[in-house]
Amino acid sequence: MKNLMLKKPILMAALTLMGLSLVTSCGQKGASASGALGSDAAAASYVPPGEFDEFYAFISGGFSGQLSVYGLPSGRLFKVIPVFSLDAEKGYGFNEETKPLLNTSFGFVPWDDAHHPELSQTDGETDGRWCFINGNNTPRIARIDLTTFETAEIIEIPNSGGNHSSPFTTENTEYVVAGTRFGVPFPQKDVAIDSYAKEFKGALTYISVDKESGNMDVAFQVLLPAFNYDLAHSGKGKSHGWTFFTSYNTELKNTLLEVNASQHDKDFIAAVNWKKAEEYIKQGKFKEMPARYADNEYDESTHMAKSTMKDKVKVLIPEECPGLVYFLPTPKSPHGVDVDPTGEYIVGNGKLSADMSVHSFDKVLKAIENKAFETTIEGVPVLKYEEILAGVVQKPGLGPLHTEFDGKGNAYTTFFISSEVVKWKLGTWEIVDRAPCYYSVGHLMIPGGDSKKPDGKYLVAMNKITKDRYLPTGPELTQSAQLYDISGEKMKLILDFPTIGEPHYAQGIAASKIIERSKKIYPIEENKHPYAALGEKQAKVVREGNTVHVYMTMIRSHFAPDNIEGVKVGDKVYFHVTNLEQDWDTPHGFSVMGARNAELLIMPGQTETLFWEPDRVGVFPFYCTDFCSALHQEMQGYVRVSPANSTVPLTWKLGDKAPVQ
Ligand code: RUQ
Ligand code: CUA
Repeated sequence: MKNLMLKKPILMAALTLMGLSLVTSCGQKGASASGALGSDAAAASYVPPGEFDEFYAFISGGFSGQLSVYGLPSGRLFKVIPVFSLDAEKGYGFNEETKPLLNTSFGFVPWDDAHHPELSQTDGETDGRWCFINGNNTPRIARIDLTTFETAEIIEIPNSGGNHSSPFTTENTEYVVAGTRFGVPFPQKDVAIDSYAKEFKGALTYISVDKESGNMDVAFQVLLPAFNYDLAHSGKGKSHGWTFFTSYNTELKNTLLEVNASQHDKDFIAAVNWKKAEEYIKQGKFKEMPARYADNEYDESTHMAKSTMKDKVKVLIPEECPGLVYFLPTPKSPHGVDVDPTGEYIVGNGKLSADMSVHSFDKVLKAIENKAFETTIEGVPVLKYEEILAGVVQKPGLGPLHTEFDGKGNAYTTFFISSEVVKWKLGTWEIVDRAPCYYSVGHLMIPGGDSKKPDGKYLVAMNKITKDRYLPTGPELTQSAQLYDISGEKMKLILDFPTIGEPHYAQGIAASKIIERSKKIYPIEENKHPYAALGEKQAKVVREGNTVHVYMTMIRSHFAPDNIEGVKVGDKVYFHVTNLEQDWDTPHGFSVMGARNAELLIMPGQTETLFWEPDRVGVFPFYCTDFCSALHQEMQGYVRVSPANSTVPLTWKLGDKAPVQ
């Protein structure tokens, strides 16, 4: 509900026009909604204590800005990976090392709205290397390294507003894409909002991904009319080399969109031939335009992120690049666009449409060859709807949003308004099953369900509203996911579990593809952090004017040094803390009294830095925040702060090895 800005009265009007009656999402409460699930359902999702789940699920945190990691089928939460938002638990965005990850052309932006996790693929199959996720509000894409489950890079997307149709990958992760949801002046300038249709544009951005390092870069942008590009998926198999972006607001309106952007019977799916784009780039047929955007990368050897500002982008203009983009008419205000595992069927989920149209990729190619064009818009041919249609799923439900596939010839579509998942057959378009959701389902996910090889065993529906499903928690209720067993003919609901923030999309992958590569420690000998102390002998405190660098180590169960004197009011103190442990699962934490900051949570072999500005004299304790051994409580120390004009010498010590100076 929060995501999809559909106002019910408008939808109701639209649907009445279509001769349909409205079943409200929360009026769905049927018999099975209230009762407990049968014990066979509980057994189906039960993973005994000490045993592993079969799949990882990466679920977007929506307005939490983060990415959470669950096990399937148990629904157990393993980790919340901080991506776009500060996370005090892990010190993310608070420590000096990760701050640069959140840098943008607008400065430090400590939050975003994260919608679509997308796993990297090789040959159209998930490969377990990276998970990408989009930042919607201040357009960005993040790359999470799945050996460490940490954010490794965040790149800003220039000339965009609302990076929603993102970051869907191509078959070999050649690119992840970013289509702008909001039209914006291109480049940004001071113009009347009413000049929307003329002055505003919609950019589709291709971000290249380095095969080895994963390093992202803006490869090129395609400049299109200022439709609202909503979602995307790339082709696979026969349609490899293409990406499909849905659009709404082909009316090019800039006010009261709930009415004004619902005028056309059909909007478009923009089909971009990115292989052709590569040719045009090679031939130099692009315009280089100024743009300001940040590319922030975390370096695992220095344990530190660096932000680089970039200032140019290559832009392709369809009028000058024939064959680059085609519009596929699609009823009506389509939200999701999904490509089946063979790459032949392109499913447009027209949220205001009574039926669901499926396009045929073969027919798209034929229509292009035969020039079966309805018209041309700003250099983009509009293909004839009848010529590209593969089939229509008749009256499947109300408000279709997203579709995934099981690899056995079936498609599963979510319906927001009628609050259900509907299973239908590719090719015959008949509906074979439907299952209610509690309530108002948005995305759905089948592990590998948008790849060439889905694991068609489970389906996760992600719901916007939970109402009466959980214990109440005041006005704000949890969002949730529901797990269905889809191994048989009929879908079976086997588990409800709450989610962190609003779940949008998710990705699932066999645990076996990730477990082996998962990192346990950072080898201390590879630590290239400029302020690391790689052993207690290297622990020291250095004054440079009024800046004080503390090179500190931690190991069960003490800090070195643990007594520091000679710090003065007004100093800028940096605690560079290195965890000397080399065992799995032995982090230590660090915090100091009065720090206007979060703790540090430091993994074995890692160095992190906490900034502290003491504002009063006294002796202040610091301690380890993570219960690390039987003597964890003893893992503590003091820093003495003297007046600004004090002559107390700078000293530090640990036990009898004092003073270490
Ligand atoms: S959206 S509930 Cu942000 Cu992907 Cu469709
Ligand atoms: Cu180290 Cu607790």
